[in-house]
Amino acid sequence: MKTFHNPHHAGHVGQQEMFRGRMVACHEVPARLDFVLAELQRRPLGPLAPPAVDAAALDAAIARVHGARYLAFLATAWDDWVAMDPANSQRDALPSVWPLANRHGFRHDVLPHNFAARLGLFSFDSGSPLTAGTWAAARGGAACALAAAQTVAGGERSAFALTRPPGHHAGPDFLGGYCFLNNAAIAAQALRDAGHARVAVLDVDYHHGNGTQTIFYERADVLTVSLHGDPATEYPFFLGHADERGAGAGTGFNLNLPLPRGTGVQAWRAALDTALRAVGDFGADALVVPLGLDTFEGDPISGFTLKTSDYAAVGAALAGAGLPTVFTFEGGYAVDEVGTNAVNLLEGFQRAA
Ligand code: OKP
Ligand code: ZN
Repeated sequence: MKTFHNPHHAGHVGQQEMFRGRMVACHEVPARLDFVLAELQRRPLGPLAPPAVDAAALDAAIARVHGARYLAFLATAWDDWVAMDPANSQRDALPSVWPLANRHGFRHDVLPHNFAARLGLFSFDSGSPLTAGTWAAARGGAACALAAAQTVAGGERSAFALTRPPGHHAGPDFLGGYCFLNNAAIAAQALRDAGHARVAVLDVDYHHGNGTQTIFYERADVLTVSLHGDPATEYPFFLGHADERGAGAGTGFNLNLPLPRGTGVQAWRAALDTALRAVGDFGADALVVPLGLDTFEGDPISGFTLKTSDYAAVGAALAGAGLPTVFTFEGGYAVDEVGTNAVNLLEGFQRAA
């Protein structure tokens, strides 16, 4: 399979994230991608290249998924942050005030002039530092997702968008969970726009893909399925429960399979089989897999216990869906093992495909 890697990823480098009252080192670091790239060079699955997509086509593909007001915010966020105070050029932008939801009486329709307020309006946590290179990195990642979708729409069995920051927590008009642009959603929408009638998204990251769910929640043409740590105890906490089945025309087209912290490979694989049955019943003609490797037993922020030796069979099971498949790189914070685990899964897919 072709891999599109993001040459701008290392420009997005947070210093610290807020965690339980103190600032801690970021988990979502450039080395994550470098280790996957190095492993792909050791065990090639196909051509490795940066994405070559038309800039106007890229902007259009991003705008199919994200709102104009949010995108305008992101494009100038760093400059606006530094304009608040020149000393900010040495600091990450992190939000510290939020309007919560409309039901709390706060207004979302009026765009604040104050950048710190705008950052709160468009975010849902204080763990996602926005840095000087964030916009270029996020846009480069969307280009990887679009290129991967175009490759698969062009007839190839699979493609891999190897990028960071990740994307599956980013919604139509919000960032959070280390995510700014939803690469998996951009790929799924690009597949729809290229003529695939029914696209399924099967999210295997440890954390619920709340952004992707929200983007497609009222649509019947994109099925979203996610297996993840139960939000009763796990991030992102406020979405990802089993009773969220879609709304309006999209009723029945979202499936959440929350699993308790501590879940091992056997129960996780059973949930994957359930997810794959849903994809089959839906009659998908293309698949997007937000590929998080934070289900690994050694992951520092997650709670499942999959082993390095389990991932090849996961890839083979995904290949069993028999669908043209785009993978987008999401979580996985055990930096030394993330490359091996990712390539084990992708190689397992490729061998079985
Ligand atoms: C992003 B992806 C850790 C707190 C959790 C957010 C986790 C985002 C995970 N200090 N912070 O789904 O892997
Ligand atoms: Zn995750």
